[in-house]
Amino acid sequence: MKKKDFSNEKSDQLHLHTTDSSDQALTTNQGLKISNNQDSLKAGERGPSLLEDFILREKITHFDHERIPERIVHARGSGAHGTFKLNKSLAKYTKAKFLSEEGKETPVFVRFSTVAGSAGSTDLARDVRGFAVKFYTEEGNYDLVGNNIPVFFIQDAMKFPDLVHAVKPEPDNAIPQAASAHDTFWDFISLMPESMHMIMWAMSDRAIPRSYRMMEGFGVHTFKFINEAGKMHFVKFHFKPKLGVHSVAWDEATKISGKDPDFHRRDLWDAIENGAFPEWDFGVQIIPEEDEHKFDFDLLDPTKLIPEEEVPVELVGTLTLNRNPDNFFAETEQIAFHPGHLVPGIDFSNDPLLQGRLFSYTDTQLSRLGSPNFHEIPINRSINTVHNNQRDGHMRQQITKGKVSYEPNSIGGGCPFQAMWKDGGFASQEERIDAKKIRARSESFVDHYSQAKLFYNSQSAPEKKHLQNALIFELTKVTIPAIRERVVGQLAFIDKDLATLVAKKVGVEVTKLKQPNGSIPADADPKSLQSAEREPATKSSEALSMKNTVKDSIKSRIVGFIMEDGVKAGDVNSLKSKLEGKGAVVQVISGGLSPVTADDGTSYTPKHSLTSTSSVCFDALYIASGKKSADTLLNEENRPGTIHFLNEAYKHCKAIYFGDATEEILNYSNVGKKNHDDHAVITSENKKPADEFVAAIASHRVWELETERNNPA
Ligand code: HDE
Repeated sequence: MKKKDFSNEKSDQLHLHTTDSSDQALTTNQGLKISNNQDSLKAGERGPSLLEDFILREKITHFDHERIPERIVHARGSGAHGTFKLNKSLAKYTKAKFLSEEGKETPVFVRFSTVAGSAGSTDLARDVRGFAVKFYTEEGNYDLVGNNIPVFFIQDAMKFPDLVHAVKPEPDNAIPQAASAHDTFWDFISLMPESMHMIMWAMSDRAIPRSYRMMEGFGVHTFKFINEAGKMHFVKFHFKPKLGVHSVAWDEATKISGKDPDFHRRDLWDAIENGAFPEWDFGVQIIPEEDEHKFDFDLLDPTKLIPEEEVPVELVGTLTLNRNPDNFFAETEQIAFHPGHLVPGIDFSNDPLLQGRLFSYTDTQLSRLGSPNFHEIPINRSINTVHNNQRDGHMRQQITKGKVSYEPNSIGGGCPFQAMWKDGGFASQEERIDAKKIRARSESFVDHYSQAKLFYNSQSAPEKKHLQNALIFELTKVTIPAIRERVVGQLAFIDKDLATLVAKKVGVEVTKLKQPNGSIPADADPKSLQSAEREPATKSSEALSMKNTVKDSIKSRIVGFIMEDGVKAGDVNSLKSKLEGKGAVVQVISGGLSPVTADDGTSYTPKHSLTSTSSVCFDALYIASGKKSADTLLNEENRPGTIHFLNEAYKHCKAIYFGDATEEILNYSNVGKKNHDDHAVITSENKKPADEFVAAIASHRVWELETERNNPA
């Protein structure tokens, strides 16, 4: 028997709701053909408009109601369709069918987002990224609503509105948009020691990804797997990008925000359109129930991760995004995630942050999508049919038949009926709870700095530098000295040198940090002091540094070929075919958009002009061979653009290849002072320039040379 292909079924289901207007006449929403879509109905050509004009009124009314409230958080996002393929069965741990049958493919929709900004804000804000996956499984929708950072700012849902109010634009003047660098955010953080681990991540380059396709995804909370026999294991979820985890420089991020605020959205869209389908390995960390208390932190505390050295990540599946949405609003905007969308075999832990989320998501959909029937919007439908006795409400789509809308019933033969666990019915894991009702936090959560230390200690030297600079940038925007002081005091609990370095730059007196052990602020509360003395069981973890990520491919990297008339076609073509052969995307940049004519008459069409784009939109640059082309790139008109392009790419540690006869450009730019160990500046004198260029692009950036490459660009 042929296996059911749910991926096709889901897209068919969605396509039933798409419209193709080719060869079709304009109609009203009632299907009436419209003969004039230019003029309203008037009493005479120059007379007043008539109320009777139902066509105009329908059109304007619909327009007036086109916007829906944006998401309270994660308003800015981009999504795509794809599939999840299970490569290794987890049936031992979970009865979830999509995680049990090896080779099974499940359709998914994934939405990536920033958290703080409005729907129209820049993609390159320093922020956490949402990584939300809806699996359309045969047992119902399963949503894994995670982030690109494995921990969170707070330990209890009670603090979430405070956190979000603090980071959002300040309420009096609505400034700043999509930025944490302001008083209220740091005021809150300075008073919330539990946020320190997350702050280390948020100030690291993880918060300015090169691409959504180059980010990890984490379920963050500890969840539970339940197998067929009812046995429970704890689980943490991971997505690891096949292209590696890569970020841009902060200076670059701020410039991309102006040059192309849709940078991540465009990157995802273009990669999928070009067939460079983004892929992630899906992995799990499994913890037997009996090991719940074996760690030096509490598994229920969402400000902690489980170091991979303590519990390895087992890779069991592949997530691939392969289809762009047909309509942004209908799909990406209207998709409604919820950590409470579960399938049998997966359950929640008692993480108090997760528990609060279980209430929030349905509640927010009611106000955002406006009806309890939001599950009937095509992108939110499950691929198995819904049968229950819920009825009516705004915008009901389903037409249920018969008289029965209650259970138990005899008129409907008792249907729809309750399903047993063995027949796929969901049952919460039975758990003994013998406790007093209490509004308090577990003592096991009072450890705010040990994993912040672990993260900081695991960073490479350039990563540490970026993190320090991010803290300095953010805190210099804080106008109230006492807030800066308190934050630096918190940093002193993590790393004395870090605190001292930041203190100097943000106007905090270092002496204020000088306490008996040289780092603890005088006014620290006793619990924090106790917590500050704790060291993590694992001192350093390779998985936490992007230095150790995958760097073996140039797939989908954007390489700018800068050229003018007279360029050497032979060199251009051979490099272009080499790069494209390895999956990179070559884009021609010239002084203007007129076709460039090469030495042999070949014509190249520029995609960009030197002034319409900027080096920050590229991964690497090639100054195409040819004296005539090089001379034109240095003429009065082009020189500022050419040189700025190069100086900036150099500053951001990118690979640059100077083709034959382009030395003059190299010498004119700041690259001329190149350090001889700089293997990412390639000239025709290199032994195998094209191969070395490929290797340099694959290594992403020469962050270790950042100090030498620093220039005022
Ligand atoms: Fe969310 N979060 N969140 N969150 N969250 C929302 O739901 C909330 C938290 C996350 O692409 C909202 O539909 C509370 C952690 C993502 O559509 C809202 C708490 C993590 C997305 C909401 C948290 C997330 C959201 C806003 C603390 C990482 C975007 C609109 C108790 C594991 C999903 C919406 C998308 C969105 C509430 C904490 C991830 C208001 C109350 C921790 C990726 O319901």
